[in-house]
Amino acid sequence: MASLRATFRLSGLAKVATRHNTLAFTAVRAYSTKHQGLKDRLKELIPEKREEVKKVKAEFGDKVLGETTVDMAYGGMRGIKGLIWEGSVLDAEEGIRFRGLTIPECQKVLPAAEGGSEPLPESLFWLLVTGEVPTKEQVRGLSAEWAARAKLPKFVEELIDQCPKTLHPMSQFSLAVTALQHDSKFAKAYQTGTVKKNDYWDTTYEDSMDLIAKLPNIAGRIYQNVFKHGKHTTAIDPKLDYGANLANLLGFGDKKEFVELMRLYLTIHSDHEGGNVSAHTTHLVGSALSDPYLSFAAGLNGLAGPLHGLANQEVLRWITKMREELGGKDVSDDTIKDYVWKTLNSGQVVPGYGHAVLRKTDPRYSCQREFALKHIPNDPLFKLVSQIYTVAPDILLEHGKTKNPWPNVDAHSGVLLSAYGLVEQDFYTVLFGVSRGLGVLSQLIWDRALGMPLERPKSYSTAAIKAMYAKK
Ligand code: CMX
Repeated sequence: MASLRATFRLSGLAKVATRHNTLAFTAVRAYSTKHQGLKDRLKELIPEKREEVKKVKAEFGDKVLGETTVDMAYGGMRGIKGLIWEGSVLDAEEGIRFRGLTIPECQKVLPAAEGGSEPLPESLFWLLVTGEVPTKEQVRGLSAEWAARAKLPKFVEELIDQCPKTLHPMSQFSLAVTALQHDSKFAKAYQTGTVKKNDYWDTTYEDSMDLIAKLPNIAGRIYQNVFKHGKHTTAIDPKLDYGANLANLLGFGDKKEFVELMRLYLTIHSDHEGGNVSAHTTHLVGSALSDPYLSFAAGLNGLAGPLHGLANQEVLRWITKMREELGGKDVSDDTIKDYVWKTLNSGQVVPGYGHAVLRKTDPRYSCQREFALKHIPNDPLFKLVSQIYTVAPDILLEHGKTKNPWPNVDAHSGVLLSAYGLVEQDFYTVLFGVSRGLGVLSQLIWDRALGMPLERPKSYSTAAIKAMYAKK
């Protein structure tokens, strides 16, 4: 039966490959040996990939990817093509593909938990690292491995416990990840001066696995300390998967739907190609051979910005404020319109709407909407988020500034969390951060395996631009 299912999945993937023969597509490969562990598989893939990259550079090295204009340099480098990112590619119209697979395709082919239907984040991580769909056994192996690596050093627990409750959870998160650097295998190996560049990936892999494994414990501890009077009664259960353990540590493990939500949430927030702030920052800092802890902590600091990951807390704040301002009156399309205009006229952004790359509704929004339609169709907040979806884009279009009037991932995540009782908005970006670790750390392993150099783009001053182009 297992092999039949594997054959079915493979033929499904083959179809995906022929349907989407685009630039955005990276072929998903056949299953690796059924019981092979992730590191062993990676060991086999690295020489192949190095050879592939060598050939690509030899054949296309002098091709032009795109032009850079002065406007682009002043405009946040939007659209400048200058990064390599293996795990995912973002298409403005279609949205994200993880190693060539859309989110619905991932939902179809990636292994789910026994009795569940959402992909397990472990399987997504395997896909991001190898480009292959893992077997259930391989996913179970990864769950067990992460559980075994999950314990936090005592001093990190104490460090988190010492944080004032008023310190934002994202700052606590970043602090804890930085402190874990104490045990970095990469940093220690580098210090010995005996490790060859070709082997840097090995300790980067070990650090990344340790770090990912510990993220639920960090997130759970922060949540319990800040919002639940420091109850630490739950521990990682080696028999459970990553999402279920995270749900347990937050205190929601008894809610089956919440556990499924965690699995989906952790899968879809993981990776969004290389140019977004958290991904690019992790990659940039990593290029200085800072270890995975320092690199990811830097990425988390970027994720904590309101134009990036923090938007998920801002969305719920914005909606809550709208309800408060209405003072219990019914929310109609007109009241939403007035509120959106009020936000725009006061010079603020409408959180959860717009995107630097996307020009359509974010598929990460759509799949969360599907989840809500399946599990919480009558939730009043979900209904309100849906109503805003029907009203806000037209106003943003009329306002005429944003290039994309459609909702992004952050417009929907808070409503799902709050429906199950996770109502503490300041915590939401931490969950985004746990998931983002899967994407950016899988890439960091490849950065090291491919010997990616120090990143150092050229900058100019305004005086230099004038000197270059002003008519003499
Ligand atoms: N509300 C109001 N104005 C918006 C807007 C929004 N939701 N989205 C964009 N704009 C404005 C921009 O601020 C910009 O105005 P200025 O010219 O005055 O600076 C103008 O429209 C053009 O912006 P753009 O090219 O369409 O978008 P950017 O690539 O500059 O910015 C983003 C993208 C996401 C920062 C922006 O859409 C935004 O601020 N959205 C709200 C915050 C948000 O939801 N962020 C989360 C994004 C997803 C994620 O990373 O997690």
